[in-house]
Amino acid sequence: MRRLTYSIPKGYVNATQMCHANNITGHKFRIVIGNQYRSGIDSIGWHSDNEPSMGFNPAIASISLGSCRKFQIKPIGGRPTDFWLEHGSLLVMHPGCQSTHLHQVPKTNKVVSTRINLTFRPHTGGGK
Ligand SMILES: O=C(O)CCC(=O)C(=O)O
Ligand SMILES: [Mn+2]
Repeated sequence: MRRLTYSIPKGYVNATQMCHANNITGHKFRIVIGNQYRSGIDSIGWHSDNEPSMGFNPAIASISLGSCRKFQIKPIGGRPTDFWLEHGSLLVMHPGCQSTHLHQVPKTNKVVSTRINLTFRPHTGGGK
């Protein structure tokens, strides 16, 4: 998986407005991270998004483009629930989710082509 991180340029709030992430979620996002899954071999394992730079209990909005992939989320020590993130879907992980749950996009043997995932996140650090 290839990962790129961009800050959302000042005056370019359209990046978030375009996907309606701010409007729909009511949360304020400062950065966007792009993940490219080139095929079913590309994946991301169980983790939570708990980087201190996002502050306490961040909300995270995730947009999927391209191939549909399975997204799994589970309470820590619990059983996973599966979601299928289709082209154009918006997934919101609300504040608190990262403290109690883990998530992943597993590998798949199915023939799938490229998927792009954009996650909009808060950021407490400097910048404009
Ligand atoms: O690709 C996805 O849907 C999830 C990506 C993710 O969890 C991450 O970048 O932290
Ligand atoms: Mn994540």
